[in-house]
Amino acid sequence: MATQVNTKPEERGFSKNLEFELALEFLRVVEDAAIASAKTMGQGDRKYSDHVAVEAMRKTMDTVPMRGTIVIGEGERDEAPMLYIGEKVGAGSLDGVPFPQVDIAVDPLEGTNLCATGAPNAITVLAASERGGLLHAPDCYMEKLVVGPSCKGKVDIEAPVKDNMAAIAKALDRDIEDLVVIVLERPRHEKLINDIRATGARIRLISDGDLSAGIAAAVIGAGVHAVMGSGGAPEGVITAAAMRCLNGEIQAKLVINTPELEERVAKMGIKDKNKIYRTEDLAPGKNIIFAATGVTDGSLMRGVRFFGEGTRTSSLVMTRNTGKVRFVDSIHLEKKEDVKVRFF
Ligand code: VTB
Repeated sequence: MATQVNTKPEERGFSKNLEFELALEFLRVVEDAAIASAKTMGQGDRKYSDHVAVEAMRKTMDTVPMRGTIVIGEGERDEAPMLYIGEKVGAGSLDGVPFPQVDIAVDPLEGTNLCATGAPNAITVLAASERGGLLHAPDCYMEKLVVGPSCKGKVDIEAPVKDNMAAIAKALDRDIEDLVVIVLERPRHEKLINDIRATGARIRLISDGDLSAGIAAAVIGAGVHAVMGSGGAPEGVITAAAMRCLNGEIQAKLVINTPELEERVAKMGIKDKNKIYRTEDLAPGKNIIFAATGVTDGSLMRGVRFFGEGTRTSSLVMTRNTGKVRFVDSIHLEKKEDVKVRFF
């Protein structure tokens, strides 16, 4: 008699809890990408640093028990050989039974310049969710306002900077002068920087990496109270995924300022180019996994350290529904007979 094989993933136990099943799998993905790119630290070749991160991420991705689709990646299929939008990744199935479907947003190396110059805060990062859980954002600029839980619902990206600063100060029960806002140091932010300065607030200008800045703004104790200004829209979606896990808030607006961009977003089905996106618009998923590994030393995670006997990485893995924020310190041992493990 033929044995009955359950074909539904849930009957085989898959997909019961995406977050439990996949969070630590995605950890391997960001760790491997970080180790690969960290080897290029300071070489001055940002493209190469990015390339090795992409390759490593892509390779490890296929060992994850999932049927993944890249929704935010390195670009359209014709411009990116790996991790392009729409690419299918993951191990697919086991014994003919399909693994759960997930959508994935990747930024294999956030802060390519930071890695290429050995500057702090380069990370490898991704977010994953059930299908439809992450917005397919176009690769353009996005105005962003990121705050933590205390300020959630109390700021408005369309309001004058001084109003938002007053609201943040009130929510945090302190003076505006005590606040620190992170802004990407770019000519386009001249007015924004002047407006923040005029309120008396303090500013930390960064050369790159508004995604990890957003995480710092969402947690207590990092000494950062908001991130303002425009950066990449894809990273805005990944920031939103992090905000869902940290109970923070991102408000955002696409910067559509050329006819080509207008055409591109229209093609993507975006009807209102002035829409204000809230955290849940950017990352609506019920299950959300966020995973990042430090490439260079940063304020949230340490960079990759190579020590002959192995490699040490520090990562952040968060899940929304199951409410976990994990700092993972991993030692990846060399395959040597006499390998020694150092703890402290
Ligand atoms: C970068 C990068 C940011 O946006 O600046 C980019 O450092 C866009 O800005 O972290 P520029 O074109 O002015 O460099 C981010 O990638 C992400 O938002």
